[in-house]
Amino acid sequence: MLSEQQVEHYWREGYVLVPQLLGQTQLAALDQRFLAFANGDLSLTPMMKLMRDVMVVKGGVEAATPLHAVNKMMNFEDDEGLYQFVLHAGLRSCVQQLLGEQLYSLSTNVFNKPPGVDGRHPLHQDLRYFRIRPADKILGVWTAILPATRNSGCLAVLPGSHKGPLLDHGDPDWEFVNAGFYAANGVDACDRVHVEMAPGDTLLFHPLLIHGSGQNRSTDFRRAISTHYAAADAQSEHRDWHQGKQARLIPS
Ligand SMILES: O=C(O)CCC(=O)C(=O)O
Repeated sequence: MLSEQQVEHYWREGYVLVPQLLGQTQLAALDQRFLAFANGDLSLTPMMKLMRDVMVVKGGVEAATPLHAVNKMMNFEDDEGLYQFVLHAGLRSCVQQLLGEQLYSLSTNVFNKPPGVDGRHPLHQDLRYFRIRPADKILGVWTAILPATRNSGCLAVLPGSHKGPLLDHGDPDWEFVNAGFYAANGVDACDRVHVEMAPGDTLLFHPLLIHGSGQNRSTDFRRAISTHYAAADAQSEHRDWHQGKQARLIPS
């Protein structure tokens, strides 16, 4: 459960860090499962996608191993093993305190940031990717599987930026930009705060919070597992989002 101070921090700053929310046994199981998919020992479910890093794809660097070429794995909703993360009871309780009792999950990712590639994730707002409103009824979760430090490319956030509007997004002016990594326009990165995290630490963040991550300059991977939740009573003008391919009701 979140303390009153943590709840207040979330609404004031747009994020809250929950130390050691996931235990080492569960993290190891999630990591092993991801590695089995990434290394081809398990077949992907029809919805899952393994994304290759753009720098490897364009020949800017040669990947030392197949895993060094993986940038992220998306859409693991239909894999019972990985989806245990989204169903984690402690995580659900924290999110329920912020969004209400009835929750859906909306999207899932494992972010694998290998050493040796650019791999930066430009500063952006996740609401850019969702048509559900209001923004206060969506929340992103990012749990470190491996250490996330400044050197390995931890998340950086602009505290309080969730109080501003949804900005226009475009392509960053970089040579190697991974597919779908858009940058919020006109952002001053000076005030960003680096959120270093140990394995199991979990960041809950508002979908308007401006955030991103730097290059992995360490010699190890930086890896995290992530999902978004929405309150069941959130709305979309476009369609009944509860019926979306990735939307899943979280049992309480
Ligand atoms: O894992 C990363 O480096 C970035 C993740 C991110 O920006 C997100 O979850 O929206």
